[in-house]
Amino acid sequence: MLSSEQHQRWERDGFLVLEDFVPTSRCRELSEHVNELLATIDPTTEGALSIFSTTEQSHARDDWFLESGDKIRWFFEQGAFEQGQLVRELPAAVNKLGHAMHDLDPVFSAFSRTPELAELATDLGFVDPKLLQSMYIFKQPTIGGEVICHTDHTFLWTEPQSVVGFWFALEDATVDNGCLWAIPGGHRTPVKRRFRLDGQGGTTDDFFDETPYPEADGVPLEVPAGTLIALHGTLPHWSAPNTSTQSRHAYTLHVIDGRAQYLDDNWLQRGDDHPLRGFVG
Ligand SMILES: O=C(O)CCC(=O)C(=O)O
Repeated sequence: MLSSEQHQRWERDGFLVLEDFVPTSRCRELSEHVNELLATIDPTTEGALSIFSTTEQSHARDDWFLESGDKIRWFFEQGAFEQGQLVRELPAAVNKLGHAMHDLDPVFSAFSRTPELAELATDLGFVDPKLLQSMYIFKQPTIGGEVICHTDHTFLWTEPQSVVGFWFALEDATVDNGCLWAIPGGHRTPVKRRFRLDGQGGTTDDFFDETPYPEADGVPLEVPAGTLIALHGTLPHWSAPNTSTQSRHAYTLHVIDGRAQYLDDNWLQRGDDHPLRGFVG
């Protein structure tokens, strides 16, 4: 699927932008399906008022988050609350859905398991690809929170490193509505942090290097709806807050190689009744 020039760019930059990977009609179908899912959700469910914030990391203490690896759960924007009260309806308040939509929801499973994506994964070097994590990210108008600079290996650690992120723009992503940013070539920098379970019901960070990534070297990845951005697991990337009145919906799927060891103190764990599956079967 990939040309030798695209392979070279992947090796050099640690990311690849593939415009028109998905027809925009499929993007719209996925968004419509999410609206149907949201209509079935009761946000007052016990334990469910979990805010996803990469600056505060409050979610990292919530069982609602820590037990979501084999479920479909919703997480809120910080800006959807005033004095501790949820002040927006769910469709305008939700930060993301996660983290096993690709296995539990037939529409997301079909979107995630296309022959084109399987071929791309093989082209990027996967021998035994396993679909680990999925998220539907809303990046709500005016309150869509920042996702701070990170690498995906930090959160989804395998030995050896194997995770790749497949990030689908379901709407146009611009600097104004919080597109992704990445540091070209930054995947060659050793990963500075590992986020993991602390063995006491919470999470902790191991810092191998406390110096920040050089975000000034980052480039904005402004892309139209239907674009797929593949992100190497050690590539520093982030997204700024959405200060515009346009949402920026995206679907992201993280794939690891079944030949690598997935560590049992990674935050995302799945029950024995939810074994990891590949692109087929
Ligand atoms: O969509 C975003 O704003 C961030 C997504 C991201 O960092 C990821 O999928 O790893």
